[in-house]
Amino acid sequence: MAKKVALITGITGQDGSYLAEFLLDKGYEVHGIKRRSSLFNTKRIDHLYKDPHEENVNFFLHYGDMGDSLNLTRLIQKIQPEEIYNLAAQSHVAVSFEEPEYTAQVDAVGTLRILEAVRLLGLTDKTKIYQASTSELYGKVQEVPQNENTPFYPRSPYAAAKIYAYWITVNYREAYNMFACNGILFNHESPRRGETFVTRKITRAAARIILGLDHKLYLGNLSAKRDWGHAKDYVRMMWMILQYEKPEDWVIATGRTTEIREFVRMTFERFGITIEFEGEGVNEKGVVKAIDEEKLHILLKQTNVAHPQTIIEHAKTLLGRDVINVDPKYFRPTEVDLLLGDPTKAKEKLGWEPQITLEELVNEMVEHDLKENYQELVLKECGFEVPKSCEL
Ligand code: NDP
Ligand code: GDR
Repeated sequence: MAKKVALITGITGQDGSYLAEFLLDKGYEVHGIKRRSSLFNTKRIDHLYKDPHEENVNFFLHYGDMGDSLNLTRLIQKIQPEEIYNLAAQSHVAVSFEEPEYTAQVDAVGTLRILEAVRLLGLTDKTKIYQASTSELYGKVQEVPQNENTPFYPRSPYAAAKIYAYWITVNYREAYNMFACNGILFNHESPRRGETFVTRKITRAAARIILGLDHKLYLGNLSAKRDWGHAKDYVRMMWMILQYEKPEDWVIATGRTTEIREFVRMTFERFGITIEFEGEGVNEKGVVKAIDEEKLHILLKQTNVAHPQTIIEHAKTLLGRDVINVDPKYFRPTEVDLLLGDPTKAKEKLGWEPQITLEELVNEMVEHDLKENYQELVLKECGFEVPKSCEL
């Protein structure tokens, strides 16, 4: 039987990398669009690469950009995909306030470019399209929990761009009978999450503070609540949406919401460190109240840290110190306070349920970030200088 062919935009991102793995496992031929960058930008998918001169290569990358219609149209014509997963986006909500026009070009008009290319190329009967819609569409709280019928109220240039993408996908489905679907995905995270999103920022910083590589973590709004799932569960659902008998729109969520403060506490607790929050507003601080040395020791051994006792001695110096501070530069001009999804439709019609709990997600991220940052500590101990990232 001929292999199914899929095209993923945003293949170098968190979701793109998991989706590529998932589709390759299912026997697909996977094509991905990557941007030209002055540095390597394929870290999340390098393990999937095979020398194109070898036999049975199922994984192909093409240069492209969501701002370039000609490029997208040429690639779709060449690849003739049965499924397109449109994941490429300027996906950072806070950055969208800094780059609103670019965000609209990529996230809103970029989606139109894909839909229109499929239409112009006469592929409407052949190619199914998945559009990466988002719980950010709900924005200002209208109704809790949020489902497929909850009204939208976008609260950022990102969400405003994504609402256009949502409706143009619905419109092309209705106008041209295309198999085009929106997955309204609530936040999903993993060890591959970008370092400037709040969960990864927290797990990474916690590891670095405990290893003695950083002193503090600065955050913005600690009271926001998010419905966090694991990216692996969510990419499976993207595929299921395109296998359903007809094109529809779907809410994908866990049905559990958690405050940023609580995510901080859960993360540090995994290291055996109890954090309590004190003070209010910009003066709020997260203070280390207790250390469970045995718990930290077990984690460090599991992660193959060579001298756990040295790290534990350093961790003990954190007692009574405030390791979390608020920096108003991370506040957003308009915020989304509460997201809690109702995935009943996905459960009932597609049989989808998330398999990875928030606790398991935190564990996986903590272990990953501990390992990754421990490497930096080892390099430093060997006398190598490791410059700090200026990105966070
Ligand atoms: P990431 O930010 O990790 O990945 C975004 C991808 O888009 C990267 O591959 C990036 O390339 C690419 N990209 C950005 N701009 C362009 C452009 N101009 N042309 C081509 N490619 C571009 O996002 P996620 O994987 O987390 O999310 C995937 C999609 O799902 C996004 O559309 C996001 O908005 C949406 N979404 C995400 C949710 C989440 O919680 N993760 C929830 C709901 C929706 P590069 O690697 O070069 O930067
Ligand atoms: P979000 O994710 O905006 O929900 O968008 P993010 O992790 O950036 O923020 C979640 C919440 O945490 C608060 N917050 C901070 N956020 C960041 N990034 N950095 C901080 O220091 C910080 N402190 C507090 C934020 O204010 C917010 O309330 C993500 C993206 O993946 C989108 O692409 C996707 O559409 C939505 O999830 C669903």
